[in-house]
This record gives sequence, structure tokens and C-alpha cells, in this order.
Amino acid sequence: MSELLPKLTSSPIITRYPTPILTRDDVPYEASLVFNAGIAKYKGKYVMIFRDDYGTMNDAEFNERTKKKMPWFDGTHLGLAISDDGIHWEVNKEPFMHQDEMRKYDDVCRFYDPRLTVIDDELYMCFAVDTNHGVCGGVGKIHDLKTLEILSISAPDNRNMVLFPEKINGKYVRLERPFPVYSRGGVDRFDLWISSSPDLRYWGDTKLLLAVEDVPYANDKIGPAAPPIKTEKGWLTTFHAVDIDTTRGKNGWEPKWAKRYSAGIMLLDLENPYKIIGIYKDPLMAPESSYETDKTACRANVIFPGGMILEDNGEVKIYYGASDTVECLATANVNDLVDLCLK
Ligand code: BMA
Repeated sequence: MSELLPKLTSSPIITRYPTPILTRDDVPYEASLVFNAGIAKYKGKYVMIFRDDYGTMNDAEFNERTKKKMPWFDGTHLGLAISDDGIHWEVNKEPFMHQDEMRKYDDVCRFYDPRLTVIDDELYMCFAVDTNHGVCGGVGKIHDLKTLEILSISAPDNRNMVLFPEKINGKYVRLERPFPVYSRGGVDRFDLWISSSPDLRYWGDTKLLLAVEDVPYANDKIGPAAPPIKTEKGWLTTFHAVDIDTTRGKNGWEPKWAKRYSAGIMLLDLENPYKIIGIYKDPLMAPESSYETDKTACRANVIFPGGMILEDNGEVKIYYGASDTVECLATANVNDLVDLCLK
């Protein structure tokens, strides 16, 4: 393993909303962990689809289940919430998708970690797919905030897909994170890739965009985070970056959780998003607040952005799952974010 990393801190341009914006207490059906949501502005409202792992509630029950070799959770729902201001949310009475519905697809165990993008006034969702034969990345279209039409599911192992909000040079573009265990010595050394498609079904022109060794605060793996937003200077996009320190010990429900998830930021060329034109050398956000570092949460030290919205006044809302337990919000000014990348 690479060298251990020092204490990481968030950029001072980031302002955290003082409390999580969605927790299991806001959800009117079975919910234990509410996190890793996708958020988009759609038809005048903020729309959120969140991951809801339900069942196990604490580390005692976790230990019991581990001993019995049972899954951690009874299941995963995708929940739907709507907001007028992007801060206060009304959760629909029923999940957007029950786990039973996901299992109707051939070989699928569950969908999770949704990412939302509006393209030409239509709402699209990328999501991770656990199957009995590997982890895949799905791309789908959401109709009337009610049903999901699946457009494509990748080969394993791949996930963390996000779509750009418009076609570029006539093609849809996505970021993704394959995980090539065989050719990387059986350990996490995973990078961020980019592909394009004429129709959101058939994907090609796949290239490496950012390698884990190029991120100074990652010694383990990286991957896409929230879908990119368009700025005058380029496509602004976050990514997640993981470092491991095996001395961290128990940091959540597992006997050992040695990983830390931070968020990075970079700027891609507007005409050619296969080209990085700027990247901030330090983390944009590192786990610091109580709900990001809480050792009694599911997995401490996790920041996992899944939504980014550029407001008319230049404020950027960055939504992220914290500690795989709650959904949070931070804001920054768009010019400050771009400047960080170009410094
Ligand atoms: C990743 C995914 C995410 C999760 C993160 C931290 O590998 O499983 O869903 O938030 O780990 O546990």
C-alpha cells in the first residue's frame, strides 16, 4: 500500500449546512440509513432520489448478523423527495422503487447510489446495480417521477456513473469507475474513466480520465461523484477519493473501517470533456463535521457527493452522503470553485 496520508481539511470556500438535510427520521416507511442521493432541478422543483438501506440499526445487530453470516440489511429502497428550496424536503409516502421491484430484473439483487441529470427537460438516473455475478452501472430514464425505464446496464465491474447534462459534439457523455481487480493485483487501485454514446444505450470511446496516482490525497481509489455542471470556463465536476490507514481501526459498525472518503474537484474542457483543464491539488471536502466523523454511524469518515446544482446567483449546492448514514449539503461560489481548479 502507498504511504499514509496526513490529516486532510476542507477548502475554506466550502460552507456546510449546519445539520444533515435528510435522515431516516424524515422517511415515512422503513429506513435505517438515508444517504448517497442524486439531486436535480426538474420542472421548477428540486427532486431527490435517495438510497435507503433498511433493517440493521446499530453495531450490536451488525455483529450479530455478521456472526450468522447474514446480509447487513434487510434491503435497499430508492426513496423520492421533493423540495422548493433544495434544503427542506418532503418525502413521498411510498419509495420510488421497492427492493422487490429491483429483483424482477434478471440476476439483480438491488439498485443503489442514484445520480440524477436533466437532459433536454427529461430526467435521467444512473445507479449502481448489484447482481449475483458482479457490480454494474445502470442508466435509465424516469417517467413522471414514477417509473424507471432502463436504457443500459454495463458489464461488471463498474459503477458510480454520472451523465453530463447535455450532448457534447452530438454524443451523450458519462463518467464512470470500472474496478479492474484482476489487472491491479487484487487490490483497490481504481480510476475515473469517461465514455460517450449516441443514444444512452451503446457506450464507447472509453478512456482513462483521471488516475488514482494523480490524486495526492488518495492512496486507494477514486471515482466520479456528482454529475458535472456547466460553467463558462469548463465542466465543473467533483470526484471521490479514498485513502486507507489500517491503524484507524473501528470507525463505525464494522470491526475495522480503515477508509476515508474525501471529495475532489476538477474542470474539464467544454468542447472536449476528455481533457482535464484544471484540478485542485487538495481535497475540496474532507470529513470533519460531527456527522461525517461520527464513529457510531455506519461508516465514519465518508463524504460521497451525488448532486451538484448551480443556482442563478452563482451559488453551487453540493449534496453528499455522510458516513453512509445521512444526506448533507454544502455550498460554495461557482467562481471560487473554478478558481480552485485553475490555481
Ligand atoms: C463505496 C460504495 C458507496 C459507499 C462508500 C463508502 O464503495 O459502496 O455506496 O458510500 O463505499 O462506504
